[in-house]
Amino acid sequence: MAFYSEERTEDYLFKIVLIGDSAVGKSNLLARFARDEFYPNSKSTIGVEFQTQKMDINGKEVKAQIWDTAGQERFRAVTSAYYRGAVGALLVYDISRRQTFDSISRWLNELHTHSDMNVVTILVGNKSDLKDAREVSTAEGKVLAEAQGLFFIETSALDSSNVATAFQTVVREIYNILSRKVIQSQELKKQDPTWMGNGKTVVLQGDGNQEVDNQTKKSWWCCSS
Ligand SMILES: Nc1nc2c(ncn2[C@@H]2O[C@H](COP(=O)(O)OP(=O)(O)OP(=O)(O)O)[C@@H](O)[C@H]2O)c(=O)[nH]1
Ligand SMILES: [Mg+2]
Repeated sequence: MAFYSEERTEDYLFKIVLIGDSAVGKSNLLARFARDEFYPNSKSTIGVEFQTQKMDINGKEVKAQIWDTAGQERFRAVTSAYYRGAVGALLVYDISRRQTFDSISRWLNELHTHSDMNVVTILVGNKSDLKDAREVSTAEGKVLAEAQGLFFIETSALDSSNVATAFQTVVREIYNILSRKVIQSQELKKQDPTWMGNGKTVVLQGDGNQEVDNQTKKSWWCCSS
């Protein structure tokens, strides 16, 4: 597409957050996706970690900066900083522990309190390999996702199933939204060349209060004309 021709692909960096109760497998989903590793006895995450992963979306290279924190309140770092600038979220529960599914509405509330309502979110039922221990049916997951307007997928960090698809679904949707915004801004500029000053900015999500770091900023500001 023409509007990317002068851009370096590294300019597309999307912050994605992993959230959900402790031990649902957030860190292992990230380890599987980013490094193709799995830890059978992993410890609870303390504070915040993130990994940047290059991805191919519609033939374009974009980077997903994926943030992981503890599900347990006492190990979590400052919540607002964790969510700041996020444009995507994986909301994870464990299909073998109903309690973690019951917590989803609380996590959604927290996500919406600390970030924009339009954060692209996928509900992830992890540990699909634990077939005999299943407590939450696939249908229940789908119904909740539909009711809340979320994407839905079941994954297994243990056997790798659907892990890449879960992350790709979120990043692809963010990319599509961004592309549509860019096209809209170009249309507006054609109609009114004075629109938005020199027409250099496109905001993916409105959150004027955000202080973004330089890296993240690149993902919000694109498309020099
Ligand atoms: N069977 C199975 N076990 C998994 C899967 N994913 C993670 N686990 C196990 O579940 C436990 C918790 O995984 P973590 O990735 O540490 O969970 P977490 O959500 O990061 O937990 P906190 O950091 O405490 O919030 C570990 O023993 C993992 O080996 C999975 O897909 N299948
Ligand atoms: Mg963890």
